[in-house]
Amino acid sequence: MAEPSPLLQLPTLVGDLGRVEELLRQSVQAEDPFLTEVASHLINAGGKRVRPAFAVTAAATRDAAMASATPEVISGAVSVELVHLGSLYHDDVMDDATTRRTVESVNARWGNLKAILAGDYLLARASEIAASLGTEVAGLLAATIARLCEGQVLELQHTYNPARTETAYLASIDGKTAALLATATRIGGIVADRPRPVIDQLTRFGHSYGMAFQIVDDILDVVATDEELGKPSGHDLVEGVYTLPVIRVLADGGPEADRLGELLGQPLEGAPLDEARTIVRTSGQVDSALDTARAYADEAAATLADVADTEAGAALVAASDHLLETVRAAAAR
Ligand code: GRG
Repeated sequence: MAEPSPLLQLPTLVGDLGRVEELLRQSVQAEDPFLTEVASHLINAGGKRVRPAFAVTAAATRDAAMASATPEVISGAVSVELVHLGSLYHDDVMDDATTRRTVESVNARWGNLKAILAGDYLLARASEIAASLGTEVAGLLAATIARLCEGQVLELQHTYNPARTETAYLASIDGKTAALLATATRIGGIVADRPRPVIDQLTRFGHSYGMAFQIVDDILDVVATDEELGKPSGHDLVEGVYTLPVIRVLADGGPEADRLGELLGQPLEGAPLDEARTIVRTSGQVDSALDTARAYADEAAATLADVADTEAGAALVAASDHLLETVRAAAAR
C-alpha cells in the first residue's frame, strides 16, 4: 500500500528485529505444547512490530551512528509487543472478530475461553520480562496495561452512541493506543540509560505518534478495502465505535448528519452500512481527520529536538512524516 517505514532503512534495525522475533517466540514456550501453539498464533501471523521497532530505535538515539541493540533493549522491545499481543487477543474476544493479521483470530479458532487465557499468559510473560529490567520498567508496563484497559472501557461506554464527543474519542485513543507507543519509546530510553530530558522527549514522541497512528487506523477502517487491511473494513461502524471522521460528520449538521444519525445507534450491515460509509467517505471529514493526524505527527517530530541529529532520531522523525503516507492513497480514492 505504501513505502516501507524509514525505520527499516536503519542498518542495524533489521537484525535487531530478527532478535526480537527469536525472543518473542522463546518467551511464549510453555510446558504445555497446546498453550505454546495458542500463544504463538498471532506472533507467527506477522504484524508490523511497530512498538518493538520504536523501543529499539529510541534506545539507539544514544549513539550518533546507530549500533546494535543490547540484550536488555531487545527484552524491553519484546515486553511491549507481548502487551500489544495480549490486548489483541482480548480485543478480538470483545469484538467477536474472525480475522486478525490476515489469519483466523484466536477466538475464532479456539474459542473465547482459550483466547482470554492465552492473552493473560502473554501479559504475564510481558510482566516477567519487564521485571528483569528493573522496578521502573516493571511499574511502567503495569501502569500502561491499566491505561489500555481505561481507554478500552471509555470506548465501550460510548458504543452505538452518536453523541460521542471528540473529547471522549481522544481520551479513549490516548489510553488504548498512545499509552503503549509512549511506553515503547520510554522503555527504550530508560533501558539505554538516556538522560531524563531525552527519555521525556522520547515518551512525548511515542505518545503524539500513537495518537496520529490510531486516527490513521480509524480513517483506514472507513476508506480502505478488506484486502488492504487484512481484516474486514468498516468494522468500527458495524460495532458502534464512532471514530473521528464519523463524529465530525455528525457534529457538522445538515442533511448528511441527519441521515447518518438515522443509520447509526444500532448494529449495521448490508446496504445501510454501505450508505453510512459513503456518507463519511464523501463528507470532507476524512480530510479533516487526516489534518488532525498530521498535526499529531508534526508534534511528534517536533519533540525530538535533542536527538534529531542522531541516525536513530532522524529515522524517528522520518517515521512520523511517513505515517500519513499509509492512508493518503486509500483516502484519495
Ligand atoms: C489486557 C493489555 C490488555 C488490555 C485490555 C482489549 C484492551 C484492554 C485494549 C485493546 C486496545 C487495542 C486493541 C487498541 C488498538 C491498537 C491498535 C492500533 C492495534 C493495531 O496495531 P498495529 O497496526 O497492528 O500495530 P499489528 O498487527 O501490525 O501489530
